[in-house]
Amino acid sequence: MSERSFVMVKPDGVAAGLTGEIIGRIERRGFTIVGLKTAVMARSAAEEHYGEHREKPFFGELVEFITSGPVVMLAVEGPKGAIAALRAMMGTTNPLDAAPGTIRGDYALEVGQNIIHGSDGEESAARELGLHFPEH
Ligand code: D4T
Repeated sequence: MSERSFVMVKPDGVAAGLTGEIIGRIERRGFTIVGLKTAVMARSAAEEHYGEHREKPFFGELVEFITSGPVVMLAVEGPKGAIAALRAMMGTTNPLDAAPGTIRGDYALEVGQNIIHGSDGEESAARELGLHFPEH
């Protein structure tokens, strides 16, 4: 049984030159990159991607930020449990709380600029992969 997640290096991670480091960590852990592309996310795609946060006070900033520069989008495959394992590698949403050794714990300090995204469950993974990799 395998599982796929949608992972994205956000504009701050790309601008900081962390794409290679992040992809390297994911590959060295043993996951397989089955899709990869870089793009500036369209506003409509960003609003759909973060649809669950539409009513939150930070929604506007979130959409501005995620469309502010190129991102690197990845479809990542691993055994069942891969989605949660990838989230664990990323660390908590607020990088100040993230454990050292996690991606956010090593490279970020601000919740609004936390360098990486990973699907938070099977349902969101399917939704996000369909949104950003419709060709798969
Ligand atoms: P993403 O979706 O970007 O991987 O983040 P998480 O899954 O870890 O966290 P989330 O959905 O709760 O938040 C989405 C996104 O919003 C930013 N954010 C979050 C923010 O700018 N201010 C806030 O107060 C919160 C809670 C960070 C991630």
